Amino acid sequence: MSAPASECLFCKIVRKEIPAALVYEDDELLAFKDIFPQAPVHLLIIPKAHCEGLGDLTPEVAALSGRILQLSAQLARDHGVMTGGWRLLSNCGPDAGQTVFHLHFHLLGGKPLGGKLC
Ligand code: IU
Repeated sequence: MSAPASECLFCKIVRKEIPAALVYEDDELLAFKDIFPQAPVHLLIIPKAHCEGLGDLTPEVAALSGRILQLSAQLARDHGVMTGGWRLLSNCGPDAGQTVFHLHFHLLGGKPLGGKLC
């Protein structure tokens, strides 16, 4: 069960009610540094509109998927990991380790990330 948008941590970041190290913002998308980075580059890309995750896509958020992919490549380039390699992933539900129930994509890079999926 996810928090309502009013209580959602990432909605609070979108509304600037709690701080985050923003690296990108436009009307629809936000990207910021993960507070507990797992790699030298660890960014989170989120739609501003609330939805729980990939299993809960609203038409509005689904329409942003191409923009999210484009932004991930732009950020990988801007943060210097395009050449070395990087990973984009979204944890979906408890077994995947999702802890914040507002759709987000982890962009990881800057070190060898390992080849295993689990
Ligand atoms: P997850 O896929 O739901 O586990 O990812 C949530 C991420 O949000 C996780 O990597 C946290 O470190 C990160 N995060 C954050 O960046 N800022 C916060 O205030 C909190 C979590 I709480």
